[in-house]
Amino acid sequence: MKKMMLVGETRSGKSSLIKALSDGEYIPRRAMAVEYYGQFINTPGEFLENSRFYHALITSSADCQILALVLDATRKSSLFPPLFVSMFNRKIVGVVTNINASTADVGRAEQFLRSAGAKVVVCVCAESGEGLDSLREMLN
Ligand SMILES: Nc1nc2c(ncn2[C@@H]2O[C@H](COP(=O)(O)OP(=O)(O)OP(=O)(O)O)[C@@H](O)[C@H]2O)c(=O)[nH]1
Ligand SMILES: [Mg+2]
Repeated sequence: MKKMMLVGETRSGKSSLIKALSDGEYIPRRAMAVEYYGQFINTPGEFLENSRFYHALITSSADCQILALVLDATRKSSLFPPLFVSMFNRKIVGVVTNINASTADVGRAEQFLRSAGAKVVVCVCAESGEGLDSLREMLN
């Protein structure tokens, strides 16, 4: 069983993803601090949005094997800087969430994650469960 830390903007779908992957048992809260739940480490969106918190992300990533960069497919911009992943010496997976929304542009989101340095990108919908199996495989 591997541990996964999730990093992404506010409302990018980190908590929904943990809830879906933990069979609905996780109760999402607006966490203002790093939160540990089973195999998951949830981080506040603010930690990505304000680079003065990057050190907290780097420190917390020591506790995980997989770092997930979470991006909502409907977002027209991304706060992941180019080669963001170079700060972390962890296995990286890019996760595009909310792929079933009417304004989703999965290709655009994937491009943002690739420019951040993610070599593997998976596309998921936390509501329908689409795409979650590939993440489950990584966690096992
Ligand atoms: N339809 C759909 N809605 C989603 C999906 N993922 C997240 N949402 C919705 O997007 C909103 C934000 O999701 P959260 O999981 O709370 O986002 P978060 O990244 O944990 O946000 P913070 O904790 O504020 O940083 C919620 O209203 C979710 O229901 C998805 O895959 N599909
Ligand atoms: Mg959350």
